[in-house]
Amino acid sequence: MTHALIVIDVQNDFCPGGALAVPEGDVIVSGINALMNEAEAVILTQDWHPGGHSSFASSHAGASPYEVIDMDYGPQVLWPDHCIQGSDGAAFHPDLHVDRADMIVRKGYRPAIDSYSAFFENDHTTPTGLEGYLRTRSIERLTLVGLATDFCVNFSAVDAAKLGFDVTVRTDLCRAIDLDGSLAAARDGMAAAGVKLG
Ligand code: VGL
Ligand code: ZN
Repeated sequence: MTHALIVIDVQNDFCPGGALAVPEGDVIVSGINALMNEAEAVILTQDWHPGGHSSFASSHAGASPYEVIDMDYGPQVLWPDHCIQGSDGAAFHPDLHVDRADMIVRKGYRPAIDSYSAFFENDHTTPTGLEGYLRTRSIERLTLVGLATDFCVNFSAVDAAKLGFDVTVRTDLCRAIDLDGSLAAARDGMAAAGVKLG
């Protein structure tokens, strides 16, 4: 079974000093680089928002970061402005072995919808194209690592399992935002979807 490593959003804005810093987001980089040697394919995802994106609190009058609002596709957490296309914050962590990537999937580029998952936008129906890429390369087994455990890693892992891939999340090579119990909920949701938590 062909095995791919999918590295989720290891970008400056999710690391200490970034706009949406995940605690210890940078400590996983060397372990992720080492794991690239064990995979037959390496895929990176990159959160890639236009300025004024609808997931930014600054785009909604009177709203504050980390508030939840109702969008037409469901509830949406509002974030500080982050990962703006072409900015230093959107760049990969400088130590990540980006040259090893076979494929880089950008997501969150449509102004009116967020995209946590590497497979579908937050409406759970608009595809990113990653499923087709994996299937045409006969990749069936996925290991996921990166940021953040409870948002983009979680949504990607659950979607991958629902699509029938054999999915392991290496939680030692992930770090979480943990908003109001979101990490515990994500672990439960991933386990219920059949994701192996390594
Ligand atoms: C993410 C919040 C907003 C993530 C991306 O990579 O987990 N979280 N955008
Ligand atoms: Zn984002």
